[in-house]
Amino acid sequence: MMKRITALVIAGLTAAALTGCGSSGSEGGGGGGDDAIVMGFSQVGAESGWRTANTKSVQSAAEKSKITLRFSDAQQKQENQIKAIRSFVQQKVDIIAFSPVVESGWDTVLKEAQNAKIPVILTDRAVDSKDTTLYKTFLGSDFVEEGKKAGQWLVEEYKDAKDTVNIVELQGTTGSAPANDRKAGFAEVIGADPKFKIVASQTGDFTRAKGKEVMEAFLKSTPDIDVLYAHNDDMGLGAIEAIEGAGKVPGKDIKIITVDAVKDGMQALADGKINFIVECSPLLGPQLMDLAQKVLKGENIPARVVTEETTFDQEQAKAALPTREY
Ligand code: GYE
Repeated sequence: MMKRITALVIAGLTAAALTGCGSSGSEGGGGGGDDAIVMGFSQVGAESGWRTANTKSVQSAAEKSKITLRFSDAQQKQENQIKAIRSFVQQKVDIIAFSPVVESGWDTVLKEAQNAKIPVILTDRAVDSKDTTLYKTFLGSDFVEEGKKAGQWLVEEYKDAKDTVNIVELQGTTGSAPANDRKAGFAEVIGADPKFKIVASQTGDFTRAKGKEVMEAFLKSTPDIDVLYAHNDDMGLGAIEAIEGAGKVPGKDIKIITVDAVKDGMQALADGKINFIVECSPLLGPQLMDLAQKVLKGENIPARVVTEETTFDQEQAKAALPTREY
């Protein structure tokens, strides 16, 4: 019963946050007790398996830490995130955490939170604000490093090849930190050898549907694709459908590298349809709650907290799958 009431309160607040008219100013309401920390959290959306796992991690960690979470889903739109943050400021939450859909355009709203003395933590994705006092810390992966790991696998895989290697790239959401950085890291590594050619590169918005659609277009417009580099598993999985639809064998006719290592991606890797996955952990919830508690106690925290992650080939995926958490 209590859970249902909590869910209703959260649903109401989410709607208020999305419409930008939530101004009750009431604290608590989430079952964490009167002096419980209230965190406003603006999530990017529900575009991928990674995102779903990340949302679960944040929600369950908040519950465990007795932090009242006011959760708002921005449906991949920056304007919704800005409205949600403004609404959190009006509600006088104790702390705001958010995963910025794109890197630029945050200074004004972050300044508003700062003026209201509400600390902000960036989770998962970075902003490009020059003024780094606008947020307390950035918790998340090193996306440039992820792109480099993808490139390093490719260089090794084709080390004896003499011919040109034609690569198509499915980019993440345009302007997002993971899309910018995964592209840059990969390009830097493969750029050392002119035989690697990115023959087409376009956004698939981190979704399966868009990944499939764009890959279909690539297959029509671009002959002789050797390799697909997709900035996440979901786009890679959509692309696999397109490749099979075109009568080609994913993992063989076209080698596939993706990022994330969510269960569906790992299954496709174990099945031989993907060749290599760079891990990006979505399990940021516990660290986020810990950082929030420290900030509110006035403790010093590092300006950057980088997630630890690994990579998987097909054999490693088979071994890891049975115990994979997400
Ligand atoms: O890789 C992708 C998701 O920001 C790291 O966003 C995250 C990315 C993740 O949609 O699947």
